[in-house]
Amino acid sequence: MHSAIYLIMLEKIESMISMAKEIADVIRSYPGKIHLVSHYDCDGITSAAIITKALFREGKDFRVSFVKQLKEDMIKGMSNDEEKLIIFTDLGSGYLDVISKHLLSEERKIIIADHHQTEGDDKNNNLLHINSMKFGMEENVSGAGVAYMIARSLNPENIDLSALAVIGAIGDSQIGSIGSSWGLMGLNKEILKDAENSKKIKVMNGLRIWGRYTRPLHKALEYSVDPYIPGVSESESGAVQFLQELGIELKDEKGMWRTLASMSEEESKKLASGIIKERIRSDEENPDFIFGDIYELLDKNGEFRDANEFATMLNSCGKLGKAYLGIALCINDKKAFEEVKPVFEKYRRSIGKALSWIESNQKVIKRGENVTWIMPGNKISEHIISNVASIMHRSGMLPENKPVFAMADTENGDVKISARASDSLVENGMNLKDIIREAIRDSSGDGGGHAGASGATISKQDEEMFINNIEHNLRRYYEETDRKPAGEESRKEGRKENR
Ligand SMILES: [Mn+2]
Repeated sequence: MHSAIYLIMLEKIESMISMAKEIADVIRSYPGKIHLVSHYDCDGITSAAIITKALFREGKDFRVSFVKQLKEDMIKGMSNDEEKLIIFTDLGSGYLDVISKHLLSEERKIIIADHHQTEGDDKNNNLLHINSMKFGMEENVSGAGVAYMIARSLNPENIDLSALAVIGAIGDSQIGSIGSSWGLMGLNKEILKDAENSKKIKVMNGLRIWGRYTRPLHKALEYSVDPYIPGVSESESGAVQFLQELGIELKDEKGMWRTLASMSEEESKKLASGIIKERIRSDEENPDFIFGDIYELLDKNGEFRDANEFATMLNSCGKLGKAYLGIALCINDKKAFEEVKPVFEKYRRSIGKALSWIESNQKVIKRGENVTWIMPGNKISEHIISNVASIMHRSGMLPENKPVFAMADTENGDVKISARASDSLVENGMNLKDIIREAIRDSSGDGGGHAGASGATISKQDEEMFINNIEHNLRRYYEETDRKPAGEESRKEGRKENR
């Protein structure tokens, strides 16, 4: 028996599939060279890898481009290209008017496969716009998921590309809480079933701690801020001592650091109950909410086996200008696995450096009444400002009851903004995407994302206006919803009142 909600979802998926079939027909019958344009992050890379592999299977001639974001001159420039079929993945929906203006013509067809907010009109026979939101799916669909729908319609063999769509969704932070556990939901979960059926992914339940294959055990615990382990999180010596008390060896017989993935079942249980005990002892909320789905990529090994960590690697490729290397990893190109190691290392180091820079330059953290700003100017790269925002937001160092906005100057004189809000703020109705969109409405800026994680790029001259608008919009939000961003203590009191 399926619930009504499940059946409604299946109906939405059905109508999306019929659109995907229409697009597949266009691709199949197109004889010339195709240009595939995708976003440069993990979701965009997996989207491109899915379409690449599918086009390859159809014997098509094509080339791939990655962009950080679409720009009008870039789109205009494409009107001179030889390709008369252009496919956009994980982007494009926000630029329908610009794309129509410069690229639509009698002899050119445009396919846009996206899951971001739509801006503009898509009514044109030569514009095939497939966006999950159009079919009533606001979340739990990635750009790679939409791309997978097309690939699946092209050829049933492409069911083996479902794992890439799962990785895209994970890279886009679409794993969320389901009751006391964590995992993928909605369409993502349906695609996950394809990945399990095609023996590409194995789902297990385990400790929800990052770095199962890539971090020494004690480091994985030290860096875990969600779930938080009192006395262990953010303390290396605390983590080492904790493991010793549990009788879990830090190194193997060869003297190498052990990882979470190397632990026996018995050790995993010991560790889990140890963590729960610590969380009970210091009155953490939901002390046993430390488990979630773990997705193992069955065609990959070692540090590439955990889907979560693999997604991070793809993001690092994109952000360091090596999105092509990401595609190579997705299609299991042997050389790529060696080539990516220094790239990933460099990425991790640059994030680490950025965080310690903030630690010794605390004045860039500006604690406003309604929002916490992190303003490092040009001291932190635009490419990692969103990572910095996420990590700082989860670190427990900033007030949880206000959103975090991090801003970095970009190479071409703009300002990149990355904002994060906690689950409880989002559950209470805060929507950062809307708040940002409203704040940039009167400027040339460009923004998008989701309720709890959103971003924008604005010109430097609009920076002050943006800050004022955000402060204003949030003040109004708190007034309207009567939810003051009060301190920790009063927040707990508020909760009691609600009971
Ligand atoms: Mn995406």
